[in-house]
Amino acid sequence: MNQVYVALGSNMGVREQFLKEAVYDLHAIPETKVVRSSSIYETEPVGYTNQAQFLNMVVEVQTSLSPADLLKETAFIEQRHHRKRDVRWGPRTLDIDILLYNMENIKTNELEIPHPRMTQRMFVLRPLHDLLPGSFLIPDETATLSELIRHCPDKEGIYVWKHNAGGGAFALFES
Ligand code: PH2
Ligand code: MG
Ligand code: MG
Repeated sequence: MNQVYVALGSNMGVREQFLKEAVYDLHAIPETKVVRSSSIYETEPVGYTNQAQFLNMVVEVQTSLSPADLLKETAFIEQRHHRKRDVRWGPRTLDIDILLYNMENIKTNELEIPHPRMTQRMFVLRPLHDLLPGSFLIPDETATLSELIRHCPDKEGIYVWKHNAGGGAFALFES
């Protein structure tokens, strides 16, 4: 089994519902289960700022699929949620990004793991820290997760929307 961390984001329509469906859909992928989840955070848009606030979270996934096969499955899930790519970094119903796959470094035309921008994005680092210790080292990074968070430029504009740090992924949606 491979240990994978996946980031979810939504800033259009019924955002929390889209995240919930994504968690259930990830769990339904063959040979794949969603084990734990971060809290859900509401976050200011980063990159292209003239858009609505996001809900973001990170889930821990166990899978025997290869990174490429997992990416295909996550792309299907995005497409089923009518994901459009009009504006780079623009509004989306559902974004699913593979952050980490074990401690591997992977670079193909389709996929780069660790996710290349994750170390600068508080909306990724903060939920990831619900699941991994502050001392965690992202492959090829010299700064720990805590240090990355401390030095992250977009520290403001991230709030807990629904608390579940490190709890079961489904408990999050039961209340
Ligand atoms: N995703 C982006 C661009 N900007 N900002 C926030 N707050 N959350 C996101 O998930 C996000 C973003 C591109 O994927
Ligand atoms: Mg993204
Ligand atoms: Mg994406």
